[in-house]
Amino acid sequence: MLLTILPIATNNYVAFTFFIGTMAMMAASVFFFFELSNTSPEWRTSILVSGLITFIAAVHYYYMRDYNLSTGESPIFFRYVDWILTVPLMCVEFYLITKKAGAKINLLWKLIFGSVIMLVTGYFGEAVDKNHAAIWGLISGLAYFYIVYEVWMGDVAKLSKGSTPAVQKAVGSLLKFVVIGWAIYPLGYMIGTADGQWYSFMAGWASMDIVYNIGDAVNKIGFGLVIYSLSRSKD
Ligand SMILES: *C/C=C(C)/C=C/C=C(C)/C=C/C1=C(C)CCCC1(C)C
Repeated sequence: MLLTILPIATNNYVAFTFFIGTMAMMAASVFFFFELSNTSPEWRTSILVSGLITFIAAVHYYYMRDYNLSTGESPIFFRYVDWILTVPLMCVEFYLITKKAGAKINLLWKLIFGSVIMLVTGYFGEAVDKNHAAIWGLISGLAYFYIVYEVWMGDVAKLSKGSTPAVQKAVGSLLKFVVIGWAIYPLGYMIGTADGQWYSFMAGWASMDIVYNIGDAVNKIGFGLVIYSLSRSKD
């Protein structure tokens, strides 16, 4: 059965954002895949990876929507399965951009390593050892800062300096996504795990799932579209 017929109550904003998320991820995937054939060869892999990221997310959102609607709970497990697949693919996107400035493959492994530590420790804090969510979140945050460091001041930044204006522009938007776009997630994490932690004042600020869903839309679809527009720019 392709569509489960569980109605979404008009005030159920969490389920609504899962539904909209599913549709948006599906539509974005179709868009990226169809645009492949009129994309110049040097950008084709990037657009393909953008489509893979939104496609993987579409499948997970389809499940998460169903899970949330039938249990009323946060689909923590599916969320992290999605991230453990799509975040390394985002690292591939970052690498493909920096490769145009001469990056070596070990940069990709560094970014993937940082993101796996970030996600595994985040999962522990949310699902396995909730009492110590603050400590797991801190370790996860350090891994996140390591990635930010690489992009802002480390290898990615250094390579970008000596490259063409187009590549510098691409690296500049990549930095914005990692610093601003990715920072949405620790915010959602703190809201969701606030009970009994030093940041307990954040409990009830918003729904963790809505914050995560906004983060995914910005970072998966938004970043994909930025790559797309860069692939069409003439300079
Ligand atoms: C498409 C999905 C993306 C880009 C997911 C990104 C997720 C993060 C940047 C998560 C970061 C976290 C922290 C920095 C600390 C708290 C735990 C996490 C895993 C939510």
